[in-house]
Amino acid sequence: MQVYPSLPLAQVPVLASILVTLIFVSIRIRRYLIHREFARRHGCQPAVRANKDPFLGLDQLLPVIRAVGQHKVLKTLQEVYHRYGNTYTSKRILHPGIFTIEPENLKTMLSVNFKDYGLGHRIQHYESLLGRGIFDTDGDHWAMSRALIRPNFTRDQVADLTSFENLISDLFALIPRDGKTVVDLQDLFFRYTMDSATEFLFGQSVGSLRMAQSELGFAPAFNYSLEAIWMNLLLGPFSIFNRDRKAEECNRICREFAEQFVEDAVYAAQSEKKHPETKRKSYIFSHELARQTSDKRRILDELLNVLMAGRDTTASLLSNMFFMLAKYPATWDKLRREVASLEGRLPTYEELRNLKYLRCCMNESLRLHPVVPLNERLAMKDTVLPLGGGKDGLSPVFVAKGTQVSYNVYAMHRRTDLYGLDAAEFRPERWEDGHLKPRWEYLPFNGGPRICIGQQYALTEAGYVTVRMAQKFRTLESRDPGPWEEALKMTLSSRNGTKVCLTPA
Ligand code: HEM
Ligand SMILES: *[C@@H]1O[C@H](CO)[C@@H](O)[C@H](O)[C@H]1NC(C)=O
Ligand SMILES: *[C@@H]1O[C@H](CO)[C@@H](O)[C@H](O)[C@H]1NC(C)=O
Ligand SMILES: *[C@@H]1O[C@H](CO)[C@@H](O)[C@H](O)[C@H]1NC(C)=O
Ligand SMILES: CC(=O)N[C@H]1CO[C@H](CO)[C@@H](O)[C@@H]1O
Repeated sequence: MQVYPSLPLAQVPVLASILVTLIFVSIRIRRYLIHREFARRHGCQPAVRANKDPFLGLDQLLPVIRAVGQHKVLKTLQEVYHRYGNTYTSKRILHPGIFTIEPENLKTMLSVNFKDYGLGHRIQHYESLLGRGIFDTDGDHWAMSRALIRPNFTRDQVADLTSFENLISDLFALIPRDGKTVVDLQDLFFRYTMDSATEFLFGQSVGSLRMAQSELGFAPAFNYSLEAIWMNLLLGPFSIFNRDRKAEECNRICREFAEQFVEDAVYAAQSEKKHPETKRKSYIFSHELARQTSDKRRILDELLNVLMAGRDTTASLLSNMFFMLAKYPATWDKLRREVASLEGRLPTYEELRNLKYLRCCMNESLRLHPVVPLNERLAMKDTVLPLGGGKDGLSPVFVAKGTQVSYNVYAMHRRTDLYGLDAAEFRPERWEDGHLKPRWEYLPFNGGPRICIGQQYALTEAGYVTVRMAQKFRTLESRDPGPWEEALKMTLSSRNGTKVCLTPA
C-alpha cells in the first residue's frame, strides 16, 4: 500500500494561486505607496473623475459612440469639459486616462517635460502604411527622422510659389463660373494638395485634377488607407478583430507607387556623386533625402509619413475656411479688397506674408475648426501636470506611467475665458491689430520639439490658393443649406464638403 504524502496533491493549485494573488496584491500595494509618495512630494491632488463605471468607463464612451452617428463628436466631448472642468480623469477601457484643455498642462507635456511622454501606441496602427518614420516613432528613431527632414523646410524651399501656380490652371478649369452650377471645392482642394504634395515629394505630380475619378490609382488607395487607420484608432484594443483586406491591398498600392520614386531618387543621388559638376534641377524632397541616406526603406517611410502629415491637413484647412468664407460674404469682400493691393499680379512670398487679413482668416479657421482637433500622449514614467488637481483645479495632478493624456484642441480653442463670449463664432477680426497673441492656448500646429514641420509650407500653400481664388472670382456663395458639420477622420473637414457657386471677377 502506498503512503500518501501529508500534503494532498489536489491542494497544490489552490496554494499556488493564493501565492500568486499575494504577490500580485503586494506589487499593487507597493506601486500604490510609491505613487502616493510621489504625488505627495509634488503636492498633487486628485482630478475630478468623470466616469461612474470605474472599470471600463463605458458611461463616458457610449455618448461618444452615439455622437459619431450624429456627427457631433467634438461638441459632445466639449460638453464633458463644461461639466467637469478643464481637466478630468476617466477610464478608457481598463486604461487610466487624463483629459485636459489647460494650456499650462499642454506646455508641460509637449515641451517642458517632453521626454516623459511618447507616442508608442501609434505605431501598431500606422506601420502597415507608413512604416517607421517621423510621425509614428519616438526617441532616437524619431530624432533622426526629424534631423533628416527638417532642414529641408527652410524658407527658400517653402517660398517656391511656381509649383503652386502651375497647378492653379488645373484647379480653375474645374470651377464653373455661371454663378448657378454648384461645385464642391472640398473635393477640388483635396485633389489640388495631392498634386502639389506628390510634385514636392516625388518630383512628379499624380495629376489628380486632370483625371476622371475612375482613372485614379494612388490617390483613392491612399485615401482608403487613411480611413482604415482611423477606423483602427477608433476601435482601439478591439482593432485586432478588424481584418481589412482592402486596406492591406491599398497599403501595398501606396507603398509600391512611392517605391519607384525612391529608386529614382537614389539613382539621381548616386549619379550626382559621380558627376558633381551637373547642375541640380528644381527641388525634390525625395532627392534631398537620398543625398543624406542610401537606406531605401527609410526614404520610403519618411516620404509616406510626410505625405500623410501634409496632404489632408492643408486640404482640410482650405475646405473649412472656404465653407465659412462662403457663409460670410462681407468677409470674402474684405479679403478681396486686401488682395486687390496686388493689382492682379501673382503674389511674391513677401507679399503673401504681408496680407494681414488673409492670415486672420486662416488663423480663425484653424481656431474654430482645428484640422487636428484631438491628440494624445502616453506617459512613459510617473510624472506630474501642473494644473487640474483638487476642487478648484489649481493643484498639480499625478500622472502614472502608462496613463494616456488626451487633449482637445477644438474645445480649448472655444474656451470663452480665453477667447471671449463669442468664441464659438467665425470672426477673423478678432485677430486684427495683434489683439490675440496666444501661446499654448492656440495649438493648430502643436508645440514643443514635435511642432509641425510643415506650418510655413501649409500656410503658404493655403494662402496662395486663397489669393488666386480671390483674384479670379468676385462672388462666392454657399450652397450648403445647413451649418458646418464635422467629418472627423484623420483630419477634421466638412461633412457635406464645400458646396458653392462662383462668378468671375
Ligand atoms: C494646415 C495644415 C497643417 C496642420 C494644421 C498641421 C498640424 C500638425 C500637428 C497638430 C502636428 C502634431 C502631430 C502630433 O505630434 O501629434 C503636426 C506634425 C507634423 N506635420 Fe503638420 N500640419 C499641417 C501641414 C503640414 C504639412 C504641409 C507638412 C509637410 C509638408 C506637415 C508635416 C508635419 C510633420 C512631418 C509632422 C510630424 C512632426 C514630428 O512629429 O516631429 N504638416 N502637424
Ligand atoms: C475617401 O474615401 C471615403 C470612403 O472610404 C469617401 O467617402 C471619400 O469621399 C473619399 N475622399 C476622397 C477625397 O476621395
Ligand atoms: C496668427 O496666429 C499666430 C500664431 O498664434 C500669431 O503668431 C500671428 O500673429 C497671428 N496672425 C495674425 C494676423 O493675427
Ligand atoms: C447636406 O447636404 C444635403 C443634400 O444636399 C442637405 O439635404 C443637408 O441639409 C446638408 N446638410 C447641411 C448641414 O448642410
Ligand atoms: C534644399 C535644402 O534645404 N536641402 C538640405 C536638406 O537637408 C540636408 C541635410 O541637412 C542639407 O544638406 C540640404 O542642403
